[in-house]
Amino acid sequence: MTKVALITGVTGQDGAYLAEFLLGKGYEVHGVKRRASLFNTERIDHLYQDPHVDHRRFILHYGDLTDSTNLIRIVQQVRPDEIYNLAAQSHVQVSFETPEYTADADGLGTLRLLEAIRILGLTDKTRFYQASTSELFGKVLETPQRETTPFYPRSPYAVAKLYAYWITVNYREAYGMYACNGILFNHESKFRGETFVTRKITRGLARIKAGMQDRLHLGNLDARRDWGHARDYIEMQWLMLQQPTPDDYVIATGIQHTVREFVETAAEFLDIRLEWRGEGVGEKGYEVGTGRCLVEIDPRYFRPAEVETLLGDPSKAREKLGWTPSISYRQLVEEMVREDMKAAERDALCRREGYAIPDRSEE
Ligand code: NDP
Ligand code: GDR
Repeated sequence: MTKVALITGVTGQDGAYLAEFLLGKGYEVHGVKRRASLFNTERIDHLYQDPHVDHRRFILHYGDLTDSTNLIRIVQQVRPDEIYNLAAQSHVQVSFETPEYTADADGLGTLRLLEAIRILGLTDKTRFYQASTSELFGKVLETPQRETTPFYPRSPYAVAKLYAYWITVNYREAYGMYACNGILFNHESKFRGETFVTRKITRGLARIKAGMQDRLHLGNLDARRDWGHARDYIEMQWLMLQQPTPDDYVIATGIQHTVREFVETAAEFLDIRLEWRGEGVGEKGYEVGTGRCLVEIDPRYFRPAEVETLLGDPSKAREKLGWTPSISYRQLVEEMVREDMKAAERDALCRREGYAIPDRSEE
């Protein structure tokens, strides 16, 4: 029997990788996408199947986590074996600007999906994956962070995800549902949104190298993160739903770098050597040899409450799921730089040929 999966957030970074992975495993994959005024399926266009042909295995539905009528209808229609709830307003800084919406989509949205499973009598059939996050640890109370480390969320995003975490545990305990939390640490790729710090750095430095941009503005260079590759992490999401019993797992590499180090590694792959001068908000990164200022600290990118350091302990996932990440930090940065350099060179060529390339260097 072909297994059927439903992915919310299928147009996002993880959704795109997971859809491709599950299709490769023979699944019929359904995805929920939001209505937008422009096409928003760039990350999954390579998987697209014409809705007019029979026997499609990749099917998209319009939907939104803030609308339970629509979620119930989709779950009823698809009757999935597995639901991966990846949809979220996932930007921590933006959650300070849209806290109520973030709580609605990221917190209550999870409840709406769990209730849809229950209302439709699918509690014994449908397995549920919740995209939980290392942001739950926020102001860390133990290092490295593991499944038993107490939570201390530091943003409206993290507080909303805390609700989603516990409602998932609650439905597992109350109704015997197969429901899991993957507590994933930061994971990146060429599909990463342009306003997350890693992509902002690889894209910004590549555009500087291609002459498309002068300078990169960043916030807290001292923040420390445990960065892995999204392709490794989505395999874990699937593995969690294939076990005899449901459980919650930390997924991380166990290695930490600062934002400053990420800038330096990306610069190294572009053959740029940086020298830092100053400290904190005044700090700037100059290119050795030319003396050009390439990186500048801008207070607008500092958060009202910062998560200074995150480092995960993935021992449980390694022991119980047999998982170890296969892509190293340096391979990750190299791949992101390479892809962004290709895009920057293409834009530079178009601009030289007289095409108007918008100057959307950063947000
Ligand atoms: P992205 O921001 O790339 O993707 C988020 C997805 O959710 C997009 O498809 C987006 O649609 C969709 N979405 C947003 N709001 C709604 C809504 N109200 N209704 C329906 N869909 C919505 O995130 P990632 O792929 O990086 O992350 C996937 C999940 O994992 C998220 O829940 C995130 O919070 C969580 N997470 C991510 C980590 C990471 O490092 N990447 C680490 C830990 C957890 P659209 O394309 O239209 O914007
Ligand atoms: P994060 O990722 O908040 O960890 O959430 P992000 O890349 O946005 O920030 C990481 C760290 O870098 C610092 N920083 C900057 N961040 C951004 N975005 N832009 C900047 O210019 C900048 N300068 C410094 C931040 O202050 C922060 O400390 C991501 C998201 O994917 C969440 O959805 C997910 O849950 C967590 O990772 C795990």
